[in-house]
Amino acid sequence: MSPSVLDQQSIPALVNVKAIGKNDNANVERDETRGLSKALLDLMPTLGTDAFTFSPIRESTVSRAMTRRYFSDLDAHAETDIVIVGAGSCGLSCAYVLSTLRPDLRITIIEAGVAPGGGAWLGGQLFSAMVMRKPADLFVKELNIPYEDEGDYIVIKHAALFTSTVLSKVLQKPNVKLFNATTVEDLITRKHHAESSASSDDGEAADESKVRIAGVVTNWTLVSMHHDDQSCMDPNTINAPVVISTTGHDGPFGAFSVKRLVSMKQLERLNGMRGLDMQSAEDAIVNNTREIVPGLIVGGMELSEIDGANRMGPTFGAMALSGVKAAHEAIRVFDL
Ligand code: 48N
Repeated sequence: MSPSVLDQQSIPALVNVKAIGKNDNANVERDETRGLSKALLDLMPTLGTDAFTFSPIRESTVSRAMTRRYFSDLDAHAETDIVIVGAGSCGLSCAYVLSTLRPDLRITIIEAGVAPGGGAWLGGQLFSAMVMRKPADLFVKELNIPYEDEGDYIVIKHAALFTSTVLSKVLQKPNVKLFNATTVEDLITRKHHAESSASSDDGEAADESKVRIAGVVTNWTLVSMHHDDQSCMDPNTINAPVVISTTGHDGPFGAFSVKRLVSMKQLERLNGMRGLDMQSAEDAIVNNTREIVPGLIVGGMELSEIDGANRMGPTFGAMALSGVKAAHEAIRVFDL
């Protein structure tokens, strides 16, 4: 499956976006003894004096700087290669691996919250430290995040250190765009004529009820939350041959895609997440991360709602490695 053919011409523009996003840290002259740049050290004593003022600006300039980029991104991502729904620990880990392995692909992340990161800002019961069982330390090493090695597991001193680091690295990727405060309200579908059923010997017609996923339907989250008390606020769309859903286990926004597959009669029912069993839960989530219906891969805790896997509680190695697996699956599906 080649990148969005309809939109080939704009992929090079995306790949060159680095030329647009200046990053001239290399030319900053540092004061090695004090650890800050000389320019910042020279600025500090002037703050609060008449010598200090910002460069001039007009309000409309700020407005245009934001809106021009936002709507140009929305236009470019109307046709994308891979959508990731949910920027929690699984979705972000997947985005990091996918955007690194396939810089040629346009990757669009849709996150309902204003703040990406899902449930990974704290380790458990509002505690700070995050535990990951090995071999998830391999992903933490990849991100160059410091941790304490406790033998069979590692501890990152604050969950926010993991989440902010993977988020920062993903957002710096030229082929990734995050639309946060944006909710996937539905899935785009096409009739799916599997090779076997389309050419079945008994000449049976392809199973008209089967679909493949061909993108997502979106709205700003604050709009999605008010469909009951406002007149029809129609959504927007993003076409994509592959969608990866990592919307977490059941909850106000959780398990979105798998619930929608049931209501679209693509899945008979959800088996529901089982009680906590740390030892078995994480293997199951990683091993079962997969394409559920053609074009839709599910990973992270959303998967537990389909398979009835146990929950693992406050350990996050499966989220990271399920994201790695989902990236691997997405490349397999995309290159079919
Ligand atoms: O962090 P979550 O909820 O999901 P995962 O699978 O990335 O990580 C799960 C993990 O935090 C745990 O639950 C831990 C390991 N505990 C397990 C246990 O036993 O309790 O992130 C999902 C993200 C959130 O940021 C949501 O806002 C977002 O998905 N989201 C959506 N974004 C866009 N459109 C939607 N329809 C949508 N639904 C959820």
